[in-house]
Amino acid sequence: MSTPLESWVEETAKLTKPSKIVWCDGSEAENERLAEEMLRDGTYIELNRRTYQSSYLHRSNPNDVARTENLTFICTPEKADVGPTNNWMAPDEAKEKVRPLFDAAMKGRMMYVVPYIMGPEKSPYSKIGVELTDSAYVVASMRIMSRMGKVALERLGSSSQFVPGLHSLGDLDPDRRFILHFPEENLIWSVGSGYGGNALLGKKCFALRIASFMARKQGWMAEHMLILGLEDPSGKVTYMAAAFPSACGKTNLAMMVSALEEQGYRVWTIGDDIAWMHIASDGTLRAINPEAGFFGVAPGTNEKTNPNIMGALHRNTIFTNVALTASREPWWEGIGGPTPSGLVNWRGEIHNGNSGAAAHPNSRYTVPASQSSSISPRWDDPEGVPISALIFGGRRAHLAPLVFESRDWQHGVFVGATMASETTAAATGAVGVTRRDPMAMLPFCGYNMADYFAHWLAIGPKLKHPPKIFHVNWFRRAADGKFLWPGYGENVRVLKWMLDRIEGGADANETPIGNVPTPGSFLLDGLNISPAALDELLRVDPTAWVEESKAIGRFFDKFGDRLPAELRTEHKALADRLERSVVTVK
Ligand code: GTP
Ligand code: SPV
Ligand code: MN
Repeated sequence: MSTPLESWVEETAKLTKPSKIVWCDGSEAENERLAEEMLRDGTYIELNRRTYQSSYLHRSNPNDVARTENLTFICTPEKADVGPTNNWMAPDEAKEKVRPLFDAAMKGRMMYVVPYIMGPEKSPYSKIGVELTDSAYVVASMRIMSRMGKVALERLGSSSQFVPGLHSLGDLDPDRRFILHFPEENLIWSVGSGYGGNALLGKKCFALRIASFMARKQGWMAEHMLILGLEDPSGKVTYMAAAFPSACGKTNLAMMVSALEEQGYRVWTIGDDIAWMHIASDGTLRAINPEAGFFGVAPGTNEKTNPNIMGALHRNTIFTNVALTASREPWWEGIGGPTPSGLVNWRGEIHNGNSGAAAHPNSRYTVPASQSSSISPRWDDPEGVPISALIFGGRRAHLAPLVFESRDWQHGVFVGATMASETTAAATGAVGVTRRDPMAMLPFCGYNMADYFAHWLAIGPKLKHPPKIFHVNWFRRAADGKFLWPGYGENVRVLKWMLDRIEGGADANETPIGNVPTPGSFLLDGLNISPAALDELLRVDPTAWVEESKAIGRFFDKFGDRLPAELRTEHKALADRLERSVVTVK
C-alpha cells in the first residue's frame, strides 16, 4: 500500500514525466551534490571560497525577478469568497487551464520531492508541506527556509496531513506563469517562475495564503509579520510582531542593532517575515516563526543598517540577482563604500553605470536564521513567544506620523485594515504607487479580506490581555525629499516608547487618528534630530487626513455588505473626530 504522499508523487510524475524522481533528505551531502550540479550547469556561480564559504550567486531569468501578483490566483467555487482584492478562478477552470502547462513539463529534468516543516520541528503549531519541483535552486533554498527533508518525512509518516505544492519552472514565459491556490483542498500549483515567493511554496503560498484560510477556520492567525523581542535594562524581554508590506523594513527591524544598547535596550530576532499566532491556554497571543531562514532584500543592507545580517552572509548563503565584484564577492547598491571597478551586474554584464543598478532592486540573500547574531534564544521555542504589541506600518512619504497608538483592539484592527503603503520592487509593476495594503496582507490573504477583518475583530475579545496595536512610518519625507527619520537602529526609540506605553509610562497626545507621543516622551539621547524635524514627524494634519478618510471610505465600499459593521463604526468615528479637529484648527 502506498502512502498518500507516494500516490501523489506517482500521479504527478505521470503528468510531468520527469527523467528521475529524487526524494530529498535535507542532508549536507545532498546539498553539496546539488551545489556541484548547479555549478556545472550554470545555475550557481561560485563566490570567493575564502570569504564566502559554501555560498553561491544565482542569476534568475531577467523576466522572473519578483512576485507576480497579477498572475496569482485564489481558486474557490464562489468568486465572492476571494473578495475584491484577490484574483479569482474557479477550481475546475483553473486546473483545466493550467494542467497542460505541467504536461511533460519535467521531461529531461529531475523531479525533486521536498518534504518540509513550517515551524519548529517539535511544535504542535507547525505544519507539513511537500513541494514537488524541477528546480535544484528551489530545493537548496527550501533547505535554508524550512526544516526540510528526513525530519519532515518522519513527522509526516503515512499521514495525509500535508499541503501539497506542485512547482515547475515551465518555460519561464510570463504568459505561461500561474501561481494557483486551492484553499479548500490545501493545494498549490505554481508554474513558469523560479523566483522567491512564486517558487518557494512554503513561504507566501503556504505559510500565508493557504495558512490564512486554515487559520480562520481553526481560530488562529497567519500574518505577514516579523517577530522580535525587546530586552529592557532589567533583562526582561517583551515580544512584538509587526506587519509592513514587502520591502518596507521587517527584516531590518527584526535584526536591528539597537541605538540604545548602552542604556540597556536590545533587540532579538524571532522571525523576519511571517508569524503564526494562536491563543494560548493562558489567554496570551503566542507567535511562532514558521520559517527557518531569511530571504532578505540585499540593496540597502550594510554594516550600519544591519550589521547582524552582514556578519551572517559569509557562509551557507545563496545570493540571487546581486552584482559580482572582481574578487568574486557579492555586491549591491547601498552595501557601503564606493562602487568597485570591474563589477558584473545582476544580468552577468560588465557594469558601466548606464544600464541601471548593478544589483536588481529586489535582489536577495537566503541565509539560515540561526546564523544571525541577533537570533533569540527562543526563536524556535515550540510554544512560541507571547506577543504584547502588534505594529502596522507602511512606506508613506507624507501623512502618517512616525508612530501612533490605537485606542483599543477594535480601533487597532481599523488602523491595520486601512493602512496604505507605496509599492516596492518586491512585486512586479510600478514602484512608489500608494495603495491600501491591509495588515500588509493584500497580496497574501487566501480569502475575502472582509472576512479576514471579521476574523481579526473576533480574536481580540478572546485574549486576556490583547496586545496594544500601533502604527509606524519610518519613511516620512521633508520638503527637500529626504527622510525625516534616520530609521534602522534608531527605530528602537519608537519600540521603547511602545514598551513604556504598555507599561503605563510614556505620555501621548490624543489626536483624531490615535495617540501620538509628546516630543518629551521620547528618549532622544545621542540622536541628532532637530526639534522641527521631530515636530514634523509627529504632526497629524487633519485636512490631509480628511482626504485619507475619504479614500478609506472608497476602499471599504469595495467590500459592500460583507465589511464588518465595526469597521464602518470606526470609520465614522474617525470622520467625526477629524471634522471636529478641522473646525478647531480653523
Ligand atoms: P520583504 O522581505 O519583501 O517582506 O521586505 P522587508 O519588509 O523585510 O523589508 P527590508 O527590511 O528588507 O527593507 C527593505 C528596504 O527598506 C531595504 O532597502 C532597507 O534598507 C530599507 N529600510 C528598512 N528599514 C528602514 C528604515 O528604518 N528606514 C529607511 N529609510 N529604510 C529602511
Ligand atoms: C515579499 O515580497 O514579501 C517577500 C519576498 O518576502 S517573496 O518571498 O518573493 O515573496
Ligand atoms: Mn515579505
